[in-house]
Amino acid sequence: MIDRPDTRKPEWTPPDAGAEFASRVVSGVNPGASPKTVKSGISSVDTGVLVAGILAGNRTMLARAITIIESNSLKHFEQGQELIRQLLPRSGKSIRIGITGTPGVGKSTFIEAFGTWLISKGFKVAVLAVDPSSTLSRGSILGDKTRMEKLSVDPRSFIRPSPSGGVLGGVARKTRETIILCEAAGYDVILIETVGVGQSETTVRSMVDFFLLMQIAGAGDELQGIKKGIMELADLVVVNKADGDNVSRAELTRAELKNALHYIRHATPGWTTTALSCSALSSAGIPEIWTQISKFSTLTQSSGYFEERRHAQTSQWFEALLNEALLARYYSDQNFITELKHAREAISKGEVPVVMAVSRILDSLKPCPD
Ligand SMILES: Nc1nc2c(ncn2[C@@H]2O[C@H](COP(=O)(O)OP(=O)(O)O)[C@@H](O)[C@H]2O)c(=O)[nH]1
Ligand SMILES: [Mg+2]
Repeated sequence: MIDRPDTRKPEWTPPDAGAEFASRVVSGVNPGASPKTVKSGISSVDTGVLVAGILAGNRTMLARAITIIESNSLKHFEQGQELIRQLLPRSGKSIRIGITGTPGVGKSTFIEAFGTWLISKGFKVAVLAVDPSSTLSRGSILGDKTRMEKLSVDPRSFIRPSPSGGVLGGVARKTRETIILCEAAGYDVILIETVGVGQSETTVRSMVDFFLLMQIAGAGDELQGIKKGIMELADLVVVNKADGDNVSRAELTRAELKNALHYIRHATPGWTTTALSCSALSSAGIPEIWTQISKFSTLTQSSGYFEERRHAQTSQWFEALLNEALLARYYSDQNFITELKHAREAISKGEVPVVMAVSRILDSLKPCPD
């Protein structure tokens, strides 16, 4: 049980459930308090005004719309969904690039260099972050504007740090919807930074077209330490910090990684994942990385896999959300909770076989309409 005031699990949570059942417990509202205390902090803006602003590329309107998407209130949920519905037909025209790697490899510094380079080539760049640890750290260590000084002041960029609070699933939903809003606002390259821990790579892989795994020299010594599973998600491996005394070590690591890539399944059918090196500090190697991404885009667009993957991602997301919502509905149903409690007791006493206990619970649910 997570014993933090803001991430408690409700009583109905199954005993062996993970963090997916955590919920934010918001402190109650004192009925006698002044309206100021209950104010959400989001000034209300008409949906039509937001839509027009976003389509015109207005960053303030975009930021406000994202705040609505990130809000947990029902009122904002409805407005957020209406915004998505209206902007969905105007989305999709971008390349979505995920960037992962352990803290310190230089992801944020790379995004600063890569983003400013892309802008110099005429692109508009949005930077988002998926940070599974944001619940615990409260602030975000990703989408780090201090490392993106040039990029963050450029009017052709938009940087949004990870929403804090909530579990990975919730953060991921907000990021998916934020992608839609950014695309409608005309951003053609969406960079999504995530930290290389736990589930987050798989989550980000499921929402991007291209996935870049960042490494540093010396990682070759611990090559076995890089999980094969993560290499299998990547469309490109980049060895960063190839500068100064580090150039030859970086080259060695790159060659080792390239070799290791021969032996694993590649993430995208028809595409060979390779390894490149770069320096986020000097920008050396950045154009070659973009060349690789462009080749990938051309190849997958012409093979049809680009669209196929996006459709599959949307379908998988739908199924996952539906499962989650169905479970949440049952686990909050009083009748179900009571039946579950009885079934658990009966099982622990050995009174009822497991399969029969499950079947009894199903029988006790409201009958399905024919
Ligand atoms: N020498 C060198 N240092 C770098 C490079 N990229 C990042 N760094 C440094 O590595 C540290 C971590 O960078 P950061 O971008 O915050 O890494 P992140 O945690 O992966 O986002 C910082 O001190 C950067 O200045 C690079 O290409 N060369
Ligand atoms: Mg960072």
